[in-house]
Amino acid sequence: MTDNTLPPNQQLVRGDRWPIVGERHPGDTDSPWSLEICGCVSSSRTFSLDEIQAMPQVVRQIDVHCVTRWSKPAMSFTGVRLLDLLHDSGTPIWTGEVKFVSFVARSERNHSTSLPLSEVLELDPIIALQAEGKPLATENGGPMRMVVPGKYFYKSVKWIRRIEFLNEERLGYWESEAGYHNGADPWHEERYMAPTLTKQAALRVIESRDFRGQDLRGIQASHRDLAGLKATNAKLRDADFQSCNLQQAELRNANLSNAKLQMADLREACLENADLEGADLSGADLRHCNLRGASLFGATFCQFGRDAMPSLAAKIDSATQLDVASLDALVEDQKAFVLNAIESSRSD
Ligand SMILES: Nc1nc2c(c(=O)[nH]1)N[C@H]1C(S)=C(S)[C@@H](COP(=O)(O)O)O[C@H]1N2
Ligand SMILES: [Mo]
Repeated sequence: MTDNTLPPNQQLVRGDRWPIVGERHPGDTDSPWSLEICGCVSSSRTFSLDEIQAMPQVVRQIDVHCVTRWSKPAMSFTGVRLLDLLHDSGTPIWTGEVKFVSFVARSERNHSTSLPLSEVLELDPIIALQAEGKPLATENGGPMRMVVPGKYFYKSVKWIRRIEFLNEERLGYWESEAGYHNGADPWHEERYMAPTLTKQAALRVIESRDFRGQDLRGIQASHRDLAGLKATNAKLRDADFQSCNLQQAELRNANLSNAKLQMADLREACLENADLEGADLSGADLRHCNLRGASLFGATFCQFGRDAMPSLAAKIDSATQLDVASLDALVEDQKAFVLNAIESSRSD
């Protein structure tokens, strides 16, 4: 698969990297692993990890698309077809009224997500035990995780412990807590729910220049003068700050995942430990800006024109503070651009 068959606004992850997103550890690692099938089913059943490992395995090439804009095409997953587990001698085990399927993780927050039954049948998910021929690493959902093809990866629960059949919708963690789109179709960029903020409420908070700790995801603030903005710990996923004046803004720990920051003036702004996954910083002015500890998976600093020449490039100088190690989270050409910008600012 080449770049132009990626879903819109996704980037190829570099080499054999596999970023870790969301929870990093399962909960309760002491009791043995098992998978419970329950809810509206003819009879509940529980499979031990051993039983699942002993079932017929399939190997599938599945394209992974994370909502924070990295993609890892054609990953090889080995595991058991969920649909095999859900049939008893060819008969479905769920009852007639079932409309949704909920997937629950063994993790601290009982992390979950859900899908309509019709999509489960169509997408044919697998309970993966291996990736690229090796047992799944714990942080990637080992010993067993869901892999749902054709959806952003937040529909694929790590450390799957329970699959529940429901006759009503039950939103999952990202869908209810983080405002991720319940559809999750990468080809239609179903990333986020529409922002909950009214236009008037947005205007009021923009005028106050105090965003601290508030949930303002998707806020439309492009071209605003927000110099000195106070936004520590603010939830600003998917916010639009294109061409904003954000000089000296305090954005420490802010969640700016997928935010639009093209051409923003971030001189002397503090983005320490901010979440900038999938954020677009092309053409932004980052001189004297502090990006220490920021998470940069899928972030963009430079747009390249047709001839692969930088067309909209972030301004970086020797006073831009960032950890070179965090640049490993960037795709190849973005990392090269930033390293080069740091390098040339030093020699000036
Ligand atoms: N239990 C659990 N499963 C989860 C998550 C999580 O936080 N907890 N995050 C989801 C998200 S948003 C993504 S993109 C993928 C990331 O999987 P990875 O860390 O193996 O790349 O797992 C999904 N499944
Ligand atoms: Mo994700």
